[in-house]
Amino acid sequence: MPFTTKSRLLLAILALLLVGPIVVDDVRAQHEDLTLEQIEALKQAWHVTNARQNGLFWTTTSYNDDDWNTAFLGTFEDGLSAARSKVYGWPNVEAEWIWARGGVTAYFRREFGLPRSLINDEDEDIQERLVVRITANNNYSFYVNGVLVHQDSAEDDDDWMTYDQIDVTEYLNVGDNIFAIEAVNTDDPENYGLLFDAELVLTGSGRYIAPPPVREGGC
Ligand SMILES: [Ca+2]
Ligand SMILES: [Ca+2]
Ligand SMILES: [Ca+2]
Repeated sequence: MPFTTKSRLLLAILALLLVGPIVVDDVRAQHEDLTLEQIEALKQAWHVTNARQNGLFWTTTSYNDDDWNTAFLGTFEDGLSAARSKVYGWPNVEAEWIWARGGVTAYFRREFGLPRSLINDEDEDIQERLVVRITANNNYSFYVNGVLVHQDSAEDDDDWMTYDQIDVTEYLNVGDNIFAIEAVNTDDPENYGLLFDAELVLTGSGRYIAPPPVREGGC
């Protein structure tokens, strides 16, 4: 069925909301099922602050981040697209480097609803895994629901050019969840950003989660 002009316009607005570099709308727990669009929004809309956070309360769903901002774009001397293209094998051409308004350390929170359990019964042919990909210029700590899941503290100048891929399925709850990231720009005031992607991956029946490509020359 051909799209009407009105539906084309709606699709265009939806596409802008989903792929625009700064998305203000939140995906909360009211959805009946997890759609690709929700996953898309999930990886785009972050709340951020430069204000120093003590302890780990800020990494939990109980924390109120109403006075935080929506994420700003990161900064690279050569431009964000050029920086993204330097991340070896990065699969999502629409993901943008994000950051706080400035500062050496930025705190990110992304709340999202998971309306049902992911399917991971061994009797099922198809299983569901939620996989995230992260890199930061320069270091980061990644939390899911208050638990430290992964940390990059490598001071290699180029390690931001490869990404980490993390299966977070076992850390998720049905209902409200949160990804939280503390990112630090360690080396210079010109190049900083966080690049994030989330994907619902189907495994089983011969399908598996492909590891990130390995960049020759290390990191
Ligand atoms: Ca690093
Ligand atoms: Ca890396
Ligand atoms: Ca840097």
